[in-house]
Amino acid sequence: MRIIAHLDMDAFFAAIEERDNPRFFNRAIVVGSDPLGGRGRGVVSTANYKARMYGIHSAMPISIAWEKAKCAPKEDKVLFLGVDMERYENVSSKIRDIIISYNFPFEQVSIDEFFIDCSSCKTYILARKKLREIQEKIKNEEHLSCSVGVGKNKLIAKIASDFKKPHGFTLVSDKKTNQFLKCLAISKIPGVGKKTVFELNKMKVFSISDALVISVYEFKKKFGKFGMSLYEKVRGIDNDPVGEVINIKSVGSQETFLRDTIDVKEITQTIRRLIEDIYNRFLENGFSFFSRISITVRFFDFQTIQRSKSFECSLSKKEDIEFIVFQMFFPFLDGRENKSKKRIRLIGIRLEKLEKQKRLF
Ligand code: TTP
Ligand code: MG
Repeated sequence: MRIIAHLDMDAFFAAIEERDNPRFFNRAIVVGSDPLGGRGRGVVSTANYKARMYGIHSAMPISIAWEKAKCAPKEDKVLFLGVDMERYENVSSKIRDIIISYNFPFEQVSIDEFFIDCSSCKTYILARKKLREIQEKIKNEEHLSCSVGVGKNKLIAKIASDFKKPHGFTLVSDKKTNQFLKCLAISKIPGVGKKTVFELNKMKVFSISDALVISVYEFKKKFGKFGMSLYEKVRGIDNDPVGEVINIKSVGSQETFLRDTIDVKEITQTIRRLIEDIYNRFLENGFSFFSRISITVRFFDFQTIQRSKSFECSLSKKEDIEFIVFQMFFPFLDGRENKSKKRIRLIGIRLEKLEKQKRLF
C-alpha cells in the first residue's frame, strides 16, 4: 500500500515576513511588486490569510490589490512588501533539511511544497504520527506553519493538503477516497484551471461526482491527452511515483515594464539586467551548473507564455545563459511567436536544475 503526503507551507512568503519582523505580527500582508500608490504594474506573489479577507490573492495585479486594501480600517492598514527571494529560498532549504532528517523518499515540487513517500510506515496511523511530528518540528524550529494532506497517491495527497488551511492535517484513507472526492468542486483537481472549468461546466460538470458520468471517449475528444488523465483523476487514479529530485533549486527573476513595450532595445537591456542578477545569485548560493532555462513572457492582455529548454550536459557560463535566453526570447520580438506584435508587459527568466559540483558521470 502506498501512503503519500503532500506538505505545503501556509502563505509562505508572507509568513516569513511576519515571522522575521515582529512589528508585522498579526497584520494583513501582501508580498509582491511595488504598488506605487496604486499605479504599480506588477503582481501579488502572495497575501497572508488576513489580507486574503479583503479578496487579495496570488497573481492578482498589484494595482487591484491596492484598491482592495482600501477596505481595511485606517488603524490596521494592509502592508505591501517587496519580494526577497533569496531569503525565502534559504528558508525553503531549512524546511527541506527537516524533511530529509526523517529519511523518507521525497520530492520538492516548488519553493514551498513537498511530496513525501511514507509507504514504509505501512499504516496510516504511523504515517500520521511521523507527519504530525514533521509539521510540529517545522512550527517549533522555523516558526512557520504548513498544511499536510495524506492519501493513497500524489493526487489525493495534494487535494487533501489544500482541504484545510492553514495548519491543517487531512488524511484520506484508501476506503474514504471516493467519498472525499465526490463532494469537491471539479476545480479542486490539480491542473484544472479556469478554461477547463469553463469547458466542463458546458458539459454540465461542476463537481467531481458530475464528471464520473463522462466517458473516456468524451474526455479525450474534448481535451485530447489531458482528457485521458482527467478521466483517471476524477476517479482518484494517479500512479506517478514520488521522484527523488535532488537538483530542485532554481534561481529566477522577473520584471514588469513601466509601460507595455515591444521596443527591442528596452527589452534586451532588461534581459541583460535580469541575467546579471540571476547569475550573481546563482554564484552566491554556491552553484556551478544548471541544466534548464525557463522564460516567461506576459503580453499586455495578460496572455502568459512559458518556454523551457533542457540540456543533457550541464552549463555554467553567463555567456551560455545570454546566448540561450536571447534565442528563446527573439521569436517573441520578431513575430515568429508574436505575429500581431503585441506589446509585452512582463518578462521572466529562471535557471533550473542547479548543481553545486561537477557531475562525475
Ligand atoms: P502557494 O503555496 O501557492 O501559496 P502560499 O504558500 O502563499 O499560500 P497557501 O497557504 O495557499 O499555500 O505558493 C507558494 C509561494 O510561491 C507563495 O508564498 C508566493 C509564491 N507564488 C508566487 O510568487 N506567485 C504565484 O502566483 C503563486 C501562486 C505563488
Ligand atoms: Mg503554500
